[in-house]
Amino acid sequence: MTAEQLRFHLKLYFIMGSTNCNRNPLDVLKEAIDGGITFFQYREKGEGALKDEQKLNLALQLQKLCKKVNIPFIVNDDIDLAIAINADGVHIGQEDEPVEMVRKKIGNMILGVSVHNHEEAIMAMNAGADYFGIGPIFPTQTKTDAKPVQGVSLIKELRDKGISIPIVGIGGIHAENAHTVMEAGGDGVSVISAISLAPSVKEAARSIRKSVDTNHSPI
Ligand code: 3NM
Repeated sequence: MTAEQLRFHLKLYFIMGSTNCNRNPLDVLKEAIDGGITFFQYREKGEGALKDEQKLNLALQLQKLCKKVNIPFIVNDDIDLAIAINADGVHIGQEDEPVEMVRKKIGNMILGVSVHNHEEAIMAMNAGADYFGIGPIFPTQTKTDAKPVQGVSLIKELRDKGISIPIVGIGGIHAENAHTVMEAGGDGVSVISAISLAPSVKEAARSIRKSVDTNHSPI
């Protein structure tokens, strides 16, 4: 996938694991797909998260749904799982294995990295990241160990410095505030709870997609 294709796919990046849903995760993902998500990350984390075989089984079922509609399927942190099921990519944070080592392990798979400042961004880019996740843009209840809220300042800073790598904003994003990420130069938004816990998953996804489609990045 080229950077430009990836940029398109990152528009509405839905992230979810079983702990983010109070319904069957497969139904949630199906409805989110119907609502227009463009990218998906399986993130099985937190209290009560599935392990081992159960984690693998849910991953395979979610991956199948994504494959049917050509939505890239990314695995959070668990590089061995991503390789075992031949996922489209992995997403890692700063606490995980170094970017360079992960790149070596996964070959050409998509590699997303969470970055929180200019220095981390440059290091990740040089080590082979394909896109950045930047956050938390707004306050979030979903990630208990999230860093301080930073708004869109880092997205703006990186764009001002001429860095054109695909970027998604994350943290507390919903239909009413998604436009700020796009206006700052982001390519898309990553969303968990505003979709996974919405009364209508499909409508929530649809309204966020509409917002990112109508608020284009200035670059
Ligand atoms: N990473 P919600 S914030 C997984 O700042 C994650 O890097 C973040 O969930 C970061 O859309 C976050 O429900 C949680 O706020 C996003």
